[in-house]
Amino acid sequence: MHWLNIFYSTTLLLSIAQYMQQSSAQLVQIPSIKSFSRSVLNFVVDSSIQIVVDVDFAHNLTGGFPTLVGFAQTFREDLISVTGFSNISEVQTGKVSADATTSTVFLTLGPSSSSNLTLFNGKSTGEGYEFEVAQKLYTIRGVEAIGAWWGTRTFLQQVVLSIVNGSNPAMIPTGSGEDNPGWEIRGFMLDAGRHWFEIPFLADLCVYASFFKINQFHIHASDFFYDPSFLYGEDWRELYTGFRFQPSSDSPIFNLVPELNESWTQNQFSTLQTTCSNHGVTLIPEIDTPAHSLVITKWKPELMISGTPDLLNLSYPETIPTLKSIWDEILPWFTSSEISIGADEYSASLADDYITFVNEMDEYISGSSGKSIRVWGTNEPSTTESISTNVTIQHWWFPGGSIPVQLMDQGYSIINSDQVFLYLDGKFSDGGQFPWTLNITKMWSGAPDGQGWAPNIFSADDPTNNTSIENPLLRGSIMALWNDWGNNATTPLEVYYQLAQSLAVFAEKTWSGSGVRASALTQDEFQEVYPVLNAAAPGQNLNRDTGLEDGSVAFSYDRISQFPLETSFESVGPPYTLSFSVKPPPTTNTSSTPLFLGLDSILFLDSLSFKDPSTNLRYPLGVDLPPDVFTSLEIHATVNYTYALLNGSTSALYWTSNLDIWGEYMQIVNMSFAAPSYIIGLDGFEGELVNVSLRLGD
Ligand SMILES: *[C@@H]1O[C@H](CO)[C@@H](O)[C@H](O)[C@H]1NC(C)=O
Ligand SMILES: *[C@@H]1O[C@H](CO)[C@@H](O)[C@H](O)[C@H]1NC(C)=O
Ligand SMILES: *[C@@H]1O[C@H](CO)[C@@H](O)[C@H](O)[C@H]1NC(C)=O
Ligand SMILES: *[C@@H]1O[C@H](CO)[C@@H](O)[C@H](O)[C@H]1NC(C)=O
Ligand SMILES: *[C@@H]1O[C@H](CO)[C@@H](O)[C@H](O)[C@H]1NC(C)=O
Ligand SMILES: *[C@@H]1O[C@H](CO)[C@@H](O)[C@H](O)[C@H]1NC(C)=O
Ligand SMILES: *[C@@H]1O[C@H](CO)[C@@H](O)[C@H](O)[C@H]1NC(C)=O
Ligand SMILES: *[C@@H]1O[C@H](CO)[C@@H](O)[C@H](O)[C@H]1NC(C)=O
Ligand SMILES: *[C@@H]1O[C@H](CO)[C@@H](O)[C@H](O)[C@H]1NC(C)=O
Ligand SMILES: *[C@@H]1O[C@H](CO)[C@@H](O)[C@H](O)[C@H]1NC(C)=O
Ligand SMILES: *[C@@H]1O[C@H](CO)[C@@H](O)[C@H](O)[C@H]1NC(C)=O
Ligand SMILES: CC(=O)N[C@H]1CO[C@H](CO)[C@@H](O)[C@@H]1O
Repeated sequence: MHWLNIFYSTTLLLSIAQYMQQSSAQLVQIPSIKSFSRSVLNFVVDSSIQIVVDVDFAHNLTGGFPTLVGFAQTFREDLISVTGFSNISEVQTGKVSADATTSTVFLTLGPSSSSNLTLFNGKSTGEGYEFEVAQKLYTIRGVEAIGAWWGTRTFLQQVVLSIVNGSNPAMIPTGSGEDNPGWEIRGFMLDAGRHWFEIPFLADLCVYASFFKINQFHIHASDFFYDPSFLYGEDWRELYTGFRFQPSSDSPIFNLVPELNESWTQNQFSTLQTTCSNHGVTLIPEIDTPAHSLVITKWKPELMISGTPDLLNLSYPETIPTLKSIWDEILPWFTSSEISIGADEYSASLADDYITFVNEMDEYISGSSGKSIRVWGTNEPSTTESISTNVTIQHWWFPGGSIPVQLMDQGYSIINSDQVFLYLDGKFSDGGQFPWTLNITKMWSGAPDGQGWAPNIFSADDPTNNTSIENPLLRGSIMALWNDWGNNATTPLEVYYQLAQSLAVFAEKTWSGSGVRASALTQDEFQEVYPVLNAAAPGQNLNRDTGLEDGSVAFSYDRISQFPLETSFESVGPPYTLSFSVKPPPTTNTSSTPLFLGLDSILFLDSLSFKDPSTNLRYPLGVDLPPDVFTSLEIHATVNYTYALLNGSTSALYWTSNLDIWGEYMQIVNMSFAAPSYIIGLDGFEGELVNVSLRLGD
């Protein structure tokens, strides 16, 4: 891919410059830095900058992450991306002297004994770091390599903000600081069970999240599309199911995967896992049982509770051995020390079966792999049984679910995923229950006392359901994006649009908390710097940014005389306007020929359909252009929609999808497509195409 670097818009540049002048006392970035005391000089980031890794720690391995040198190499690539200096020299290992003559970033381990790099509950963490900025020497001293890695994110964000602030080359104020997260777990979950996603997209999400120091990516990798009229009727097998880990073809569980083309091989998954871990992000896989298990009963119907095909009969002798055999197959894929067995929304009347199952899986998985397990909080009242306190419980709902403060009193470790604050649903939320992106107002003032949210806040209105930041059993938080409406609700990029700002908000609150550190960002500060950091986040280009200014023209052709024509833009993200005038050939046998093709979308003449190549789904506009005459089109797109204007008409025709909401009603929603900008007239278009242009901006 040939993505250009970054683009900083002029308006943004001005507002940030004004902003920075007002608040030069502290380094503003996302998430906020714990403390920094500033002196008067600057560290200059020019193309002669050196990256040196302390030879004493260069190759130590901890926590399943790369070595310090490995992290440093990714850091170098990111620095090239944000500065545009393609000639930054290779990472060196060695030592540095205080009187270095070229600007040097020195990565080392072992912060001073005077620093206090502990979680809010006082537990130690490898993720903290100290940094010391002299005129020629920027030292990052991590507790572990992961701490130094987060220190490089801090450095990069300062470089980005300095460039936007008008500084060329970038400058970082000298001084010294220390930083560490308040909580151990700062993760996001994506429902990849009901919606299929390809590996490169997921890898980009990890890379993006990492820029904001998010450290876990929980992948919900099996589930089904809920519609009770199918589920409880004859046609239950027709409901869409996903099981994304593709076992080898000689495996006894091979037939469990419903569609091989919608699953990841171990090699593909490993590339994702490696990209994530190279960016300090741990992948937590989830296979959801014993509810949400339609994919398993489609494969082995005898395992179901009769009449409820999504629930497994845990007292059927083959059920638990089958689940163990599934984990046997895939546990060796994962480098994380924890996995999730899901375990939500099972029948409360089968509490003892449920609890026995969770404990048996816990023993089995820890015995066979040394990994511990997580379950979602659920309502399983039992007077005789209890879940082992070795199992971490991920709270997500009141009032039916288990109550986190009570669980912590009983000795359970908790992850906060409360839906009131932390849930999103792809594209549409039934009854407006969940926002499109995490609600910033709520995240900054939604706690019972009007303070902001933080992982210790489980309830918006009942302080007795919250706990203190010191609670040793509160491990942190995971926000979630569900895909209840399946593949046809969203393109992968639309999922990113919902996550982009949400992840940054969440990162601030899980790193710094609310009302704990004086340096924590105000909502205004967050909103000021977020667009800049989003635009410059290195290592991925989920915005499908071209590097061109808003309003400029990416390409323009009066007449295209030969097809196919390849442009230099593989895909262009919204907002954009794609205009052209097309004369379909006299014989309309063009249904399978893409008129425009890009990395993320394909436009066909047939019914003016957009196709999402990743899910293989088509979205027809329902308009067939007359053959042998010119029709002019303007296609406008933002992150929320794509519409066409035909022949200068002002009435917009929107590309839509129609969603099945719990089998209760159908909901029409808009679709946003990136511009199919890469190849025009793929298989040799036989009509005519004139006045073709792609302009940035809606
Ligand atoms: C890197 O390239 C730039 C632009 O071509 C040049 O001005 C600069 O001297 C080079 N820096 C180094 C360290 O080679
Ligand atoms: C790093 O590795 C070296 C060489 O194996 C070892 O001597 C040193 O104790 C390790 N340091 C840390 C902090 O793990
Ligand atoms: C270190 O930080 C923890 C958590 O923020 C706090 O409880 C403790 O008092 C601090 N200790 C020192 C010596 O500052
Ligand atoms: C931005 O510019 C102002 C004034 O030119 C300066 O005081 C401030 O330190 C700069 N901020 C950053 C992050 O470079
Ligand atoms: C579950 O399996 C057990 C053991 O085979 C059987 O006795 C029971 O009827 C099954 N329950 C349901 C509801 O299918
Ligand atoms: C928790 O796990 C440890 C180590 O695997 C084991 O020794 C212990 O019995 C378990 N505790 C419970 C309550 O299951
Ligand atoms: C708070 O916790 C209580 C039990 O302690 C529970 O009954 C109630 O539903 C919870 N309410 C909210 C809004 O969190
Ligand atoms: C965001 O939360 C605030 C208060 O917490 C609420 O008033 C507002 O309606 C919410 N906005 C959306 C879009 O849900
Ligand atoms: C996978 O194959 C099925 C059946 O052939 C097809 O319906 C589906 O669209 C394919 N999915 C993708 C992502 O290509
Ligand atoms: C997209 O829609 C969301 C939810 O309605 C809204 O908050 C956001 O501002 C919209 N974005 C644009 C660019 O129109
Ligand atoms: C989207 O998927 C749902 C569920 O499979 C289906 O009912 C609906 O018809 C689909 N919508 C379109 C526009 O294909
Ligand atoms: C037990 C506990 O610490 N509860 C806290 C819950 O959160 C609110 C903030 O909204 C605090 O005021 C409570 O002290």
